[in-house]
Amino acid sequence: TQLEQALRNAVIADAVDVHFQPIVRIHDGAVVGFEALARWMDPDIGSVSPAVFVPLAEERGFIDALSETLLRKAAEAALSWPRELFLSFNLSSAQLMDPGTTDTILSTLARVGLDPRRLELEITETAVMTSADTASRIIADLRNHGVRISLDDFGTGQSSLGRLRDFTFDKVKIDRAFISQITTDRASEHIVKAIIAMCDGLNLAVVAEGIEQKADADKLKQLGCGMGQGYYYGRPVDGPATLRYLHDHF
Ligand code: G
Ligand code: G
Ligand code: MN
Ligand code: NA
Repeated sequence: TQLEQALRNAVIADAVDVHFQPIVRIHDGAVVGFEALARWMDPDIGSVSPAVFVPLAEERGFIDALSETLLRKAAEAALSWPRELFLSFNLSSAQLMDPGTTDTILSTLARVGLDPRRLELEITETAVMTSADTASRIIADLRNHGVRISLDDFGTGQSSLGRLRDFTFDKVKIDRAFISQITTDRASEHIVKAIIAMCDGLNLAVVAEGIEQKADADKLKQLGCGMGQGYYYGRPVDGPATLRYLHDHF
């Protein structure tokens, strides 16, 4: 298709870009890391969402090439940050089914010179479910090299609690579906409270996603949630704007 060809060309031409969204420590608002988010603006087609082009690259078998480019760019940017913040990077489900993923990631980090201990990989429950054996091997190998693993979109997939028992993760990201209603819906508040307590017990770090208002942040602070992310703290912005953001925030 035309979209597929345009995307293939963009990968070759290094034209797919990466933006960064701050992740903060909720109690004082300090920036602790950034999530890398892929962005693609084709001169003819216009801007295409990663929710469209990531699945396309997976289906057409070039997600590894796309992802390697994105990780290289994100890691290079992370090296330019004035502080040793973590870089959080999304991994697609196809990558967790491919045993070559571990080497691709580690060699990209080595080439750029980013310490694997600064990298976190965001994976979803669906991804670890589809190919459990391969996925757990990849996760274990990467963790042995110091890479941390976050369970993304927590609460929206299937058998969430079973995943937490059977796999080794370092962090849970609570899906924004719960956060967006935390000040208006008692059920959402109770669910978030329970997830935080569970993560405390399992020794897992917690990030609340989709914090859009001060009232959400205040509520999460009161609930003892460790980290937060969302438009209230900052939208995803390009590399230069990320440096300016860091200049203006502690
Ligand atoms: O940034 P935005 O809300 O448009 O992202 C839409 C979706 O695309 C999200 O689910 C996000 O996790 C995913 N996504 C963004 N960047 C990447 C990436 O670099 N790799 C993968 N696999 N998914 C990404
Ligand atoms: O699936 P994942 O959690 O990786 O998706 C991240 C997506 O969420 C990004 O595309 C980002 O643009 C979007 N996002 C980040 N913060 C907010 C927010 O506060 N509100 C909403 N609606 N979307 C957000
Ligand atoms: Mn994510
Ligand atoms: Na998420």
